[in-house]
Amino acid sequence: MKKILITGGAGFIGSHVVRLFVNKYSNYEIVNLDKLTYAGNLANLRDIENKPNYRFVKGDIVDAAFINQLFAENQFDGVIHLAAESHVDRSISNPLEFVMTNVIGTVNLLNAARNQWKDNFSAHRFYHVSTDEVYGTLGETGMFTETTAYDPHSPYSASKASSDHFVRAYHDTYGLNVVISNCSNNYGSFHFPEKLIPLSINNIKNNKSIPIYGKGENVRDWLWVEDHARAIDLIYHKAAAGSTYNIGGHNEWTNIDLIRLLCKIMDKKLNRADGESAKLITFVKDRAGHDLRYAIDSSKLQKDLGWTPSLQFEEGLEKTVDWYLSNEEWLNNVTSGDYKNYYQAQYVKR
Ligand code: NAD
Ligand code: TDX
Repeated sequence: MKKILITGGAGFIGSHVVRLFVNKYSNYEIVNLDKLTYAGNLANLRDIENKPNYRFVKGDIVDAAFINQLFAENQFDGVIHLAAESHVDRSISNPLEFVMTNVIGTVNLLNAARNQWKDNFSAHRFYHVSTDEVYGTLGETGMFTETTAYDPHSPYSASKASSDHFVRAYHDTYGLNVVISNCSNNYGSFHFPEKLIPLSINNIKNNKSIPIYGKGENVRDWLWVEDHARAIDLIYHKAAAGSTYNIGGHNEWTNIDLIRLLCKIMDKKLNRADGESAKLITFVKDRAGHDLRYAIDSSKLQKDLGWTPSLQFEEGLEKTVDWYLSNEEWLNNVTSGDYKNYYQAQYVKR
């Protein structure tokens, strides 16, 4: 029985990774460590929470004593690290929180892993899940490759870039068996409705305005979250120590085109007249430091490990809308309480 620590497993992507590993590998014990911040939700894992090879531990990666104790009590074979503060807008209002979780939290995990695995690094893997935002922004052409220089612009991407550097430094300095992947924007079920797609679905459903930053011309490369989870599985098991992989959907959309497509789908699903939902589109003040365009060249992953995205965006977006419309209780729960304060501060009082 192998024991794998997955951090941030109660979040959006983490819950899909935990589900994939628990269902696919009955010979692995999956330990999900999560602080359950506003973004972490055990309801994301209801379908697997009683499986014999799954265990949840509530805890904070910033707490070094706690992390060291967790490692002392468990012989982990590997770590897949997803826990992070992940929302760019929140990083603009509170950068320090991002330094604490994304940088200090990652270094705490690296230290614990280094200490526990020092006699046999090659048999233990530390997988750090990162983002394409570390590369900064593209103009109208080109794509990020694994060798693109880091150039982060937001406190979020700066904190993720810093954590990536620490992970590589622990490989180069101490010989820790690390891998890193940098992925583009994910979408799908269990996505917290502070992010563009689920926020817009929720607002359209409730006939509230859809806030588009600037002119909606910024471009993102969208990937179905389950395709990201499959890539993580492949990279965790097959990538060479010290290697990096970019993961992306070859699926670029300007925000405004994406939202227009979403409005069309929502009109159909909610039996509204064609064009009804699009009337909710509202252009609002731009995000500070807003990166113009992200696009990922994932040919290394496709060539080395045979990964390809499985879903066309139109199909994935429709599936996502169906999920949100049939999971009203989940959506109502995560948008009650503190979400209202966040929304007020981010969109209403500006
Ligand atoms: P998320 O915000 O949905 O989930 C983050 C999870 O981490 C939550 O469950 C939260 O409770 C937990 N967490 C936060 N601080 C913690 C702490 N101090 N200790 C323990 N747990 C803590 O994020 P996500 O969108 O699922 O992103 C997961 C990872 O993937 C992040 O590292 C993010 O940078 C990266 N990533 C995200 C995307 C995307 O499009 N969402 C794209 C590329 C990379
Ligand atoms: O209300 C909004 N209006 C709007 O126009 C929001 C929330 C976003 N946007 C724009 C900003 C971006 O150009 O939509 C685009 C997508 O925004 P987000 O959903 O906030 O994602 P992004 O900032 O691109 O970052 C995401 O992808 C990379 C994740 O949140 C990160 O965790 C990941 O690393």
